[in-house]
Amino acid sequence: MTPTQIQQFKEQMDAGCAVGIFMKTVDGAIVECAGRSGMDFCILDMEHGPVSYEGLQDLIRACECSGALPIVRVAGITEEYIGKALDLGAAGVQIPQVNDKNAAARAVEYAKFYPGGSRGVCRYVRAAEYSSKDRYEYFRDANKASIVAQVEGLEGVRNLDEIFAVPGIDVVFIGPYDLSQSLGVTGDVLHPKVVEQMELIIQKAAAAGVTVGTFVDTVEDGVRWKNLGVKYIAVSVDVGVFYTACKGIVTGLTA
Ligand code: 3PY
Ligand code: MG
Repeated sequence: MTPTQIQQFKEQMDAGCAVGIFMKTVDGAIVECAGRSGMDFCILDMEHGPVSYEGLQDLIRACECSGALPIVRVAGITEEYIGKALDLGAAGVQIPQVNDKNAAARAVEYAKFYPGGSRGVCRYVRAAEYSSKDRYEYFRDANKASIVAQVEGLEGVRNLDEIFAVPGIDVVFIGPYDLSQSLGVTGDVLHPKVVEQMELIIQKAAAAGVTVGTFVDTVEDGVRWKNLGVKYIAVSVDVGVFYTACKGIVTGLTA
């Protein structure tokens, strides 16, 4: 993905809302379907999905050829996870469990080259077009990759102001499922306690001028959060969408 496409993506969020989906698949065809449908981004899931780094590079290619921005959700806040995803050409990294400013700062540190951070330097990687891209252009462009910080626990909510203040975070993403667990209502993402915390995050983010994202199970829930100002919305998961479609077929023909 070019810096221009990343810039357009950011402008699209500012102007309205970017729509995407989580991907557990290891098959690029499924990712291409999402891209061809007009999805703005796919979150390639290395936290809860089975894909290897070898498979990940093909999923990133599938995003690129179908027009969806490849965002990789890494398995944790480590230099290895973040650096490898970006080296393979991710246009952004999504970081689970950002609970305080130190976690947010580490994510930025590992995702950006100097002066923004201290990401491990190699230009013989896919993101640098295997050394064919001008090296200085590569290091400059690479620092434009998006950083999405997941706030998904009460600790993160308590530390919102300090997380918001860390330079380099592009989107604060509310993870409703982990948030529901930290509120003692595991899985009940529409529980008033969860909704209350989500609304609080959205209000605080608006006051701080921070872009917010979230996950929803349904389009209907997505519309509700969009109307409240959420600008990066991941609707469901590839396997969930496929399951629902299959269930509809079976129900329709056996009822
Ligand atoms: C969560 O809800 O906890 C997520 O990480 C995104 O679905
Ligand atoms: Mg989560």
